[in-house]
Amino acid sequence: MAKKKIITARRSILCANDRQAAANTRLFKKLDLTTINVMASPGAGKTNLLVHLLKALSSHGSVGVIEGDVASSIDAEHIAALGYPVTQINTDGGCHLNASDIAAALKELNLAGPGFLFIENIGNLICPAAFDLGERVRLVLASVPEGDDKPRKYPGIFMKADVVVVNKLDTLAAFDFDRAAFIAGVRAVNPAAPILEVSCRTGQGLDALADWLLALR
Ligand SMILES: Nc1nc2c(ncn2[C@@H]2O[C@H](COP(=O)(O)OP(=O)(O)OP(=O)(O)O)[C@@H](O)[C@H]2O)c(=O)[nH]1
Ligand SMILES: [Mg+2]
Ligand SMILES: [Zn+2]
Repeated sequence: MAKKKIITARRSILCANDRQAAANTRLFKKLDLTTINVMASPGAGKTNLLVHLLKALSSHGSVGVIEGDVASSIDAEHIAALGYPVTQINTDGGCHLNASDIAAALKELNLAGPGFLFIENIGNLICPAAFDLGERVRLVLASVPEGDDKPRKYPGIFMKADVVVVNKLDTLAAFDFDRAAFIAGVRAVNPAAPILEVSCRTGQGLDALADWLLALR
């Protein structure tokens, strides 16, 4: 009985989130912002990737960032120092962003399109996948040092990805990362999402990712 109550409560939290996510989608459309929810484990290179993409896409329209972190404003300060609009959300221990966090941050950010809005989700391969933010693109970022087995161990997030990006290709020589095994792991749960390999260190593959995003507009 107690178990049933917990499940019901969780369902209604997700329903409320879905309603707010749908409202966010309408607002993103009205503002002409293509919104990308970047999800990855801590340290996979989300902020480094955003810096490259902001630079590549800023000549094609407006760009901005919503930074999610459990604590600190390190990433937001880094992005602001480069001159891009950014709003920080601190979840105070919370392990994912939800749609109402995004609605509040969007008001503060005051960004109008046409352009791109990036959301750096909390570093976590589990529950960010369960909370729709109203985004157009779910970008799941993995990296070579994390190992090629991540799609098999965290299938939920890879299943929902619209694009999978593998970062830190420059470190391949130092790790036992089997690229074919990684791709097979993604394909086991997600037959269609493009899988792009990049290095934020060398710049490899980043133009292809920027072109893929531009093609969505
Ligand atoms: N060698 C190498 N290091 C990288 C690459 N991309 C990022 N890094 C390093 O990885 C570390 C984490 O990068 P961040 O961009 O801060 O990662 P993040 O996912 O934003 O981390 P959190 O916000 O803390 O979850 C930093 O030391 C980066 O310099 C890459 O392509 N190659
Ligand atoms: Mg970061
Ligand atoms: Zn969570």
